[in-house]
Amino acid sequence: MSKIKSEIKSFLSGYGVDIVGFTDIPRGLGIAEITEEFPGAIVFGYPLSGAVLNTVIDRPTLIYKHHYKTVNWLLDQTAFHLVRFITEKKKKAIAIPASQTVDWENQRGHLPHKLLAREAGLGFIGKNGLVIHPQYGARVRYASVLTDLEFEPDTRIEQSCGDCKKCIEVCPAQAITENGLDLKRCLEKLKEFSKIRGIGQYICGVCLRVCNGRG
Ligand code: B12
Ligand code: SF4
Ligand code: SF4
Repeated sequence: MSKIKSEIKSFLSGYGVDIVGFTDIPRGLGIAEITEEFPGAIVFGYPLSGAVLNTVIDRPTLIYKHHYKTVNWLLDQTAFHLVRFITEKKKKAIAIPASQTVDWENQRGHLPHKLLAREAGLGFIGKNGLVIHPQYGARVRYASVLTDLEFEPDTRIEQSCGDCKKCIEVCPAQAITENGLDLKRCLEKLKEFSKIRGIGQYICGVCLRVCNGRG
């Protein structure tokens, strides 16, 4: 592994991060608002608490909502520190928010962490449309830092869900099928959940709870 990759991994491990990968930014990937060129991305994640996810039976719970916000905050803080670490080396870097929608019509963020995480070898895209990490399954949240640091990209994981159907069976919107994910159905359900007192966010978590990535 190159020196810069091991330096970044060791820096991130100081923030409790052990899920990290490196990738090039695929050509044609539009990045909202960001005008400078960044050829590479460092993608990292924190696993979600199993005990919290186990409270999410068929809808989001208040403790899951709090955990979701905490992990987003942690990701953004860690990304902030990583940007400082890189810019102190006289290189460019910018943190992509863990969870910020910038195009409401099309439900898009600045750039899709899922795509970058997959390209960075952190997991494959499962039937639930999420990145499935070999150890933690879908139960991981991600953030990305774009940079002009030079590094070798990591390689994709070639794996699939196989015969597993767990997320198909539990999705409260029947949005997941063997033929793909119907994000419109998912979004409608998340809008409904956001009206539950104290939730106020487009969250669910049911297809995360059941997915440990081992079928
Ligand atoms: C808006 C949003 C939503 C919208 C859906 C938007 C959508 N169309 O994807 C709604 C509100 C419905 C939603 C729901 C959920 N979300 Co959400 N969401 C986001 C957000 C903020 C932006 C996603 C986005 O820009 N999508 C736009 C499309 C283009 O990208 P995509 O589907 O993510 O990526 C695909 C394309 O890029 C395509 N592709 C492949 N090759 C190429 C090549 C090129 C050149 C291009 C252009 C594209 C392309 O494949 C990619 C992978 O499928 C991200 C954070 C982020 N910035 O990434 C979180 C994020 C995707 N959400 C996440 C989660 C966990 C959820 C929920 C479980 C809710 C919850 N937290 O309880 C559900 C799960 C729904 C599901 N089964 O997928 C996680 C996923 C983590 C993981 N393990 O995969 C993310 C990454 C947040 C995070 N920080 O971790 N979400
Ligand atoms: S987030 Fe909920 S509604 Fe959307 S696909 Fe997953 S289980 Fe279904
Ligand atoms: S629950 Fe099973 S089918 Fe669904 S994404 Fe995870 S591994 Fe794939």
